[in-house]
Amino acid sequence: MYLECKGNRFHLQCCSDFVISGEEFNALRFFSILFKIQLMNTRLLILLLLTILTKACTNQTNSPNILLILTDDQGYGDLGFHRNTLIETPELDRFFKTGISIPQFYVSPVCAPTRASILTGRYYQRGGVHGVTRGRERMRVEEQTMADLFKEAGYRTAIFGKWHNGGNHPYHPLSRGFDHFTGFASGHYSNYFDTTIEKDGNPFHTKGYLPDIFTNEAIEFMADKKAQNKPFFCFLTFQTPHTPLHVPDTYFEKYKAKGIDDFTSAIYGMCENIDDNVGRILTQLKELELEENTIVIFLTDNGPLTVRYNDGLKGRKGTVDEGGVRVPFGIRWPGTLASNKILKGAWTHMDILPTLLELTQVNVKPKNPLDGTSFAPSLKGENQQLNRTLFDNWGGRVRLLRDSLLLTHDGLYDLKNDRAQKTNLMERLPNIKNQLQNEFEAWETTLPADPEILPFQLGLPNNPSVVLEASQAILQPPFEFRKDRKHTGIAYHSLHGWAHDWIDHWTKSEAYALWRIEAKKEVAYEVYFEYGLDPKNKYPQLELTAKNQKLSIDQLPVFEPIALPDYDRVPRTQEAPAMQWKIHKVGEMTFPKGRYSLQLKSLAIAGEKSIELKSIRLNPKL
Ligand SMILES: [Ca+2]
Repeated sequence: MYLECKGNRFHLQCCSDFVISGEEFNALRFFSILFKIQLMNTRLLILLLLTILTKACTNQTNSPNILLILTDDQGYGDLGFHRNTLIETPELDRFFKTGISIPQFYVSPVCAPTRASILTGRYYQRGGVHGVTRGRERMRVEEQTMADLFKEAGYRTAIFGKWHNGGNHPYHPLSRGFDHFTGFASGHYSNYFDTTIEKDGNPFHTKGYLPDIFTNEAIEFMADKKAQNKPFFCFLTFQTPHTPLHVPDTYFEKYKAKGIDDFTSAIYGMCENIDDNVGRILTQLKELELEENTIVIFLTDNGPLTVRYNDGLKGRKGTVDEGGVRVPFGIRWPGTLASNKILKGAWTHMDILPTLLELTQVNVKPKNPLDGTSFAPSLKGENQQLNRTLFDNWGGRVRLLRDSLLLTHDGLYDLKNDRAQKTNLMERLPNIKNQLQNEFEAWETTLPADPEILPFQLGLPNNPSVVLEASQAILQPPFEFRKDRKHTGIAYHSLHGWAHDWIDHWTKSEAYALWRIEAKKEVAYEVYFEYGLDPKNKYPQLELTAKNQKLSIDQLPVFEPIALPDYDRVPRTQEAPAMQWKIHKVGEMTFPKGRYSLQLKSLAIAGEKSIELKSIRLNPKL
């Protein structure tokens, strides 16, 4: 009798060496022996099951939890720990001091790429992410996320806050390894107070300030998993201090009283609110007695939006200079990792996943090759020699970092002696520049040649509803974000057409909007418009076409969009305001299987312009 272990499965084998001769044959004895063997088998099986169960329980208890906190547009300098003498972030300062901080930690220049690289441990370009809106932020379904991996390892997974890697399934967080999602999937949100977000696929009406709500939800999740004795991966992604400049009075007035301008007062106020929420969640971890069994990481997703204190770093959000991509990073795991330590070397968002896989010792293997390197050995005090070049290419803004040498599209700098990038060494070190450029070109050949806009997917197995946001449309003629954008005959209401914007200024019947879709099978939906229509423009003739299918819409009720309460500390100049729209069923439509575009045309425009469109909603036809 022997035990065999194949992968995660145990096989119980029984081999009998009994040889019973004809002379010795005794039926009673034979059945007695058989009974004993069966009894032994049963006892062994029970013992084996108990061992497996005990091992499983031990694993659950011992696997460290993960709390990964990410903030949005909080720069390197928006922290007391980084010598900002005006901002007050005592909780984060304490967190950085009592844990391990990395002063040279890099992310990408903007939101969606950073999130994709954190989640996959890979260059975001490999996942098809190449922008922040119009579908360029969606991540290929072939990418495996950190949530996929920890879920496979038996963790309970949740994300609270902003997502920004695709709003519909299969790009939605609930399709990317997360058991729970409370937040918003888009890159921008119009209102941070008393608003409606999403909770596990359903509308969630909130009361209060969104970052407080995300923290409450995360705390509830962690307490729940503690009660269930399940390890968790909790991704808390604050959408602040990203605009709009919505912040409670107490946080704002405090910085105004210091003589700081309104914009920066709002930003600093939002950072202090984050600080309070981080303090709350860390206190909760302690009260739940999870402190020593939880790895906590804090970082931010890119540099500051505006020019403000940034600890002497050049550049801001959107640039590949140090100020655009170097961010605060701290990790804490009391009892296991050192306290009050600074880790040297250049580390990145892509390194977080391999580091966590090594620290937690989970028995899962990523299916895609990772670009990141685990810094777990360094965290544990070992010497790690890094021999790598880090690359980025954001809209033609190129960046390479090797050791302390930084090459960007406009300069070569030695960060060891010049972290502010003041001395351009390009002409003094032409060989190094050429060598780095060759490396860059070799790296680029490993990326997808022409990143495509990943289509909306219809007819998925669970047949979820699909929201075709106006901000995700491709406008024809193409949208130009400039002040006189109305000349094209169709445009977004606000300057950039970001994720909370809508189609407006639709004055020409030859101009139209399209959405790239892929229907996995023939599928029928009820079609709803989320829109506004001024009475003086009533009865435009609209037509939706999808391959050989058409839906005519010519009796839309008028509805003037209602402006929602304005909490802005500084009037918006580039972003769309929060509005209430009408949702109205315009008909039903069958989508043939295949890949094509859904087009919305305004064949006739009555009055000054056609409708203002916020979204087209497709609900499965029952
Ligand atoms: Ca951001």
